[in-house]
Amino acid sequence: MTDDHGYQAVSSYSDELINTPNLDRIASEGVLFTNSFVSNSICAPSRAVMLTGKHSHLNGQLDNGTEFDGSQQTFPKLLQQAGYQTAIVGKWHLRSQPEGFDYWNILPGQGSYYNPDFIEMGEQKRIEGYVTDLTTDIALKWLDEGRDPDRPFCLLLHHKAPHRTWQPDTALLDDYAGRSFRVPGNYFDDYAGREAAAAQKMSVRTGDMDLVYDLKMNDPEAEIETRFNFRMDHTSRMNIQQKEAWDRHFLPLIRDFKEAKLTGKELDLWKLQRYLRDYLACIESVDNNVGRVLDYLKKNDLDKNTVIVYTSDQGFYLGEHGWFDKRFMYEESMRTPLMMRFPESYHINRTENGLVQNIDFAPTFLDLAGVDIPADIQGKSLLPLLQDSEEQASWREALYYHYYEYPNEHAVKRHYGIRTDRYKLIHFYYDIDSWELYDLENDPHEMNNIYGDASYKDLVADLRSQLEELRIKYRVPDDKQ
Ligand code: SGN
Ligand code: CA
Repeated sequence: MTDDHGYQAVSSYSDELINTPNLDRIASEGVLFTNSFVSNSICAPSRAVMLTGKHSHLNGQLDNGTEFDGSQQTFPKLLQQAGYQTAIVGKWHLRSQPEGFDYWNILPGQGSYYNPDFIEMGEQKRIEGYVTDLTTDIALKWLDEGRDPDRPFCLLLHHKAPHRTWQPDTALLDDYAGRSFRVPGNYFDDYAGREAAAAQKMSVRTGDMDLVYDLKMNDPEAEIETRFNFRMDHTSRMNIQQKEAWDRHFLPLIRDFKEAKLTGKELDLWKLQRYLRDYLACIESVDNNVGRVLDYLKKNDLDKNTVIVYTSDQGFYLGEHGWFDKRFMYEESMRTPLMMRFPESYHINRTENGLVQNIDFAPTFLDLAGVDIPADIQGKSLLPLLQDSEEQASWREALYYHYYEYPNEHAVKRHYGIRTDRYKLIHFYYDIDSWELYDLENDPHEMNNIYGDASYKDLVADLRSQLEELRIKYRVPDDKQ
């Protein structure tokens, strides 16, 4: 799993931005899910949903601000009870100490990109190198030396990348310097008819995306303004070689940027390109490291009987609507990449278009391991969807979504809603009371809120009642709007 990897930057979904041959290997030898979604597009909540198979209001992790209640039932614990050896390496972000893992080696909080600290079973130490490589090194070392070859295992390998502030391996910086990427058709969105979208603070085009903090224009003269009350120095944890590579790359770039004195639209477009270069270079490291894991499994004959899953804790905006970050129920952040490669004996190799959600991970893993799925788990095993035609015919018709982290960074209002194959209905609430409806077939980029359009009156009534049913089914308490 990665942190903030938008499906737009996985070449199995779209080759517009980057080529990800190793991720594509998982998809081409397994299943590419084309309709994979999260239930609350933000980090800690998404991880809690994955571990428990329950929506946020039941697992208690509504936002990033609280500690995960690790005493509750999770799939690693259930696998452990069934004889599995379990491990987690990399980003955890749930504040409480991991429970249900025989081995854990996690990044503190968000972690650092360069020479990061890791906490190995309670002991914190700094390790020299780039975080994506190191997370993989630790995971492979555990597979090699920590794993009991006589027992089945479950390893969660959770990368920090490509989380903000998108700091690439210094060896890749120059490769991306000359590249230009597509500008989304709605990059200059004016948010007409979408009150909550207009109120966000996650715009690439404004000071939300900071020239110094995010885009690394930390000029030696300190003339470029930052909105932060400190000047971000991305090199502060670097060793001499890393810092030299960084400065060699950035100092001329900063000089050229200052000379160009860009303003208006030109500056907006320059910011998008600068952002995407760093973000995509982070993805390249992820992809390379996924390749290392696949090679290891193959070389050690573990690919024959291991299920390999790739996903992200949520999607991300790569300039769509003019944004970075996530949180909204709109497509780019509600979707998340998902591919699964099964052992050959399963004979599952295809594209799956059913609506699946991160509540489904826990029951799927339990099902694959032959462990009973507890009745209080809200997600459904994906195995029948992939194997059984009756289940395929009656698979779910709608997804429930609920985002709570407001007021907070990026100012995305609280909202909940329903997404069917074709429509999306959203209610923004708390300090606003605003409904939005999208026809995803005619308006895939969600630019045209048709909620108030009289010709959709019956559709609105139908979706509102389906939404109510979902809230009852998932036992959403009334006080949660
Ligand atoms: C940090 C980021 C935000 C981001 C949150 C949540 N700011 O606070 O931009 O939305 O994490 O991300 S930063 O200045 O610290 O980078 S999450 O993936 O962990 O939920
Ligand atoms: Ca995240």
